[in-house]
Amino acid sequence: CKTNTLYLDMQVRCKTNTLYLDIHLTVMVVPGRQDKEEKIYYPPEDLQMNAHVPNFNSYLALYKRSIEEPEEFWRDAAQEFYWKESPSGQILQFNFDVTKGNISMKFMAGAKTNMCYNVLDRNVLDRNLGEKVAYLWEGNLPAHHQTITYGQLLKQVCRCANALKQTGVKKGDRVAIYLPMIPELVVTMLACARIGAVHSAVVRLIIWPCYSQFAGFSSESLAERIVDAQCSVLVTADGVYRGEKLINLKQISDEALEHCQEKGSPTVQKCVVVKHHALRASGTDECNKLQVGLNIMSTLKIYNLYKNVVILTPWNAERDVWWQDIVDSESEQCDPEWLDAEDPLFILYTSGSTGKPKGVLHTVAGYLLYTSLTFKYVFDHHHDDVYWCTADIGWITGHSYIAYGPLANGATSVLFEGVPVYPHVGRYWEVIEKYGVSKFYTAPTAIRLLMKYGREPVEKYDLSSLRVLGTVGEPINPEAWLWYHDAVGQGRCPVVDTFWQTETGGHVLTPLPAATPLKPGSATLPFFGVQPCILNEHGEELQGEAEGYLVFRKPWPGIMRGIYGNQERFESTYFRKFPGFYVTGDGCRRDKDGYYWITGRMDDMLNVSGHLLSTAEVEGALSEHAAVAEVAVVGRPHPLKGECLYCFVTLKDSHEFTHDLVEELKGKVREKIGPIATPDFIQNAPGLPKTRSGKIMRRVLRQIARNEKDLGDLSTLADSKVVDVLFSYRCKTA
Ligand code: 6R9
Repeated sequence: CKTNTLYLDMQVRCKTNTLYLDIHLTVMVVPGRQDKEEKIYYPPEDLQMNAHVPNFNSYLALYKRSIEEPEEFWRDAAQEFYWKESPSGQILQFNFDVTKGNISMKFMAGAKTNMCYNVLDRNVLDRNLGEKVAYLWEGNLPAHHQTITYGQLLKQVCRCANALKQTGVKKGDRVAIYLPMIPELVVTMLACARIGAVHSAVVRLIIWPCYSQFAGFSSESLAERIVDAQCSVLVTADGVYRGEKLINLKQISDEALEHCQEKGSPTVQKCVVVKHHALRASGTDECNKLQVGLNIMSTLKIYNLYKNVVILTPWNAERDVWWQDIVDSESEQCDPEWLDAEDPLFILYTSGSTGKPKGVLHTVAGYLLYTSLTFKYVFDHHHDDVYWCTADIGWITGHSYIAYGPLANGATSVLFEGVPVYPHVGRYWEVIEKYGVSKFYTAPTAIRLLMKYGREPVEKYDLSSLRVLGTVGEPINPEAWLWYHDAVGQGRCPVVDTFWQTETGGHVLTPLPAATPLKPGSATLPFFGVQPCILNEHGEELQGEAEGYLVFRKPWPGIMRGIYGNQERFESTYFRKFPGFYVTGDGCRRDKDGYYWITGRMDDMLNVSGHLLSTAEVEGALSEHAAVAEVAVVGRPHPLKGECLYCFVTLKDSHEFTHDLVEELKGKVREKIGPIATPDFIQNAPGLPKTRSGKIMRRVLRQIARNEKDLGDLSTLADSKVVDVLFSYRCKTA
């Protein structure tokens, strides 16, 4: 028809003897150009000319093949990589149905390979990319920068791998990483991958410069993760500047290791400390000389000096070693450990609705294949690109799309240590101009922050190198999407809104920039091999236009393989609610064109500036305060963060609700979880709305937090007077 193209795909199965006929009909409607309701943005023609997936038909054809012939599709994709023993036999084996046995998924099990070899040696040896820049490191200050080629990275990784082996790390051991955005972070991850150790990176940077601490996680959170994964080594740094704030990372690490002792789990034998702040970041010769002098003066304490500020780094001579002392002297050769495709690669923690973080486990080959392929197609990567993902590596976005995906493609990436508004609010745009960035990937929360400063700081810089823009982490509101598209992308760069999770390993719903017509606010359509479904509360699959639970029917190579050490929690969190499906925890709407729109979490998780937080975890932290009798935390919309925390606190008798108490409670959350979880609102709640069976009615609390007066059906409420009281105590400002 005129406005819409209709693609029909019929599959007919006929059994002549039984007179039994099966017809499957797939209908895909491409949004038409004359759609009145919403503006659709079509791929720019110049991008299409040279693209890997140059139009919508090619996307459909590839998608169709990935679903109908997954074995062949993934076997072909695997050809690009180096296999010590090639994938043979069945590529995909899985069970998604709890009623039929243990949940499991395996890709290419039995094949042998090594992640590090594939992302480094293969590029240097087979693809002749030794001289190509892998990372353009840009420090907190514009004057601090460094380039690292693939050849240099390989040598440094081998040195680090040898040093880790010297400290006793073996295949399968877990290594905790608490490092800022510096080359050593990637080096440590790859070194672990090279020797078959499992890395667990813990740092998650906060984009907001207003937070006075460096990491999204506190020393207690770091300890909790070290204990859960039973890490034997911790790799950290002396300190780092984020904006104007100096953060003593070593001190946070020391506190964490003390907590590990207190928890009766002193597994960390060695703490490797990168001398970053003292050597690279602060770096004047004079300062370094003084540094050396001070080191000699005291063997127990190390001093760092920056801008005449001396920070004291406590030192445990038996446990602590400087990175430079153990890595620099090692050999540049280190044979990779050949691993099974399904051996673990890393653990990454994400919030869980019970409050305890979950160690999401990813394995070698499937993750390599999936991050590599999504990176290539979603950013339409070409060899002359300069790519920049502003996320931090301690987030899955950094693992997949700063480390593994780009490296597997031999890409040149910017690695940025700083914050978006330091030393000035145009820093991102300045960096794009400085390096000629062509593909740029950031979070809606950063876009909303920068939007506040208007177009002027953007227009000061030459952004003509940009070709594709991406977002990740939370739903992007159309206003922010349009600003990104128009002010940053100057109207000529497609915005790929990529929906995915720590658990999915890579993008699962996403546009392809030269192929998919875009609708602002929609993550559009599934990536290859991904089969989304929408279910209602009863687990019934909804067809056509629908809204409900977003689930996936089959695994793709990058999906998590488990929660570290907890199969039961893995199955109950993701597979028990709707047997036969992987449950994302997100709500979703499918529109008339088959486009997917994420509507937000359906569980007790909140998304603050793209960070998932569990209400139970925040409630746990607040309840530890002596004055607190009961507490309930809900989300409230926030213009910049997307969502923020609104806490209802019932005090024990004899305690008074004061400003100081509110500050103490906020401090408690910061200390237990980290600054990212700091509540914006803490309200006095003499009572909480409960059902007769004693369940807190969170829906009502959410409405009170939002000042929505029409509360709907309150018949299950045990005491309706509570609601009026809560309204009268509502916090109006943060
Ligand atoms: C990569 C990442 C996952 C949760 C996810 C969803 C939200 C991520 C989104 C998005 C709407 C997008 N989310 N991308 N919501 N549109 N493009 O963010 O991983 O930290 O595990 O968070 O983030 O709620 O379930 P993770």
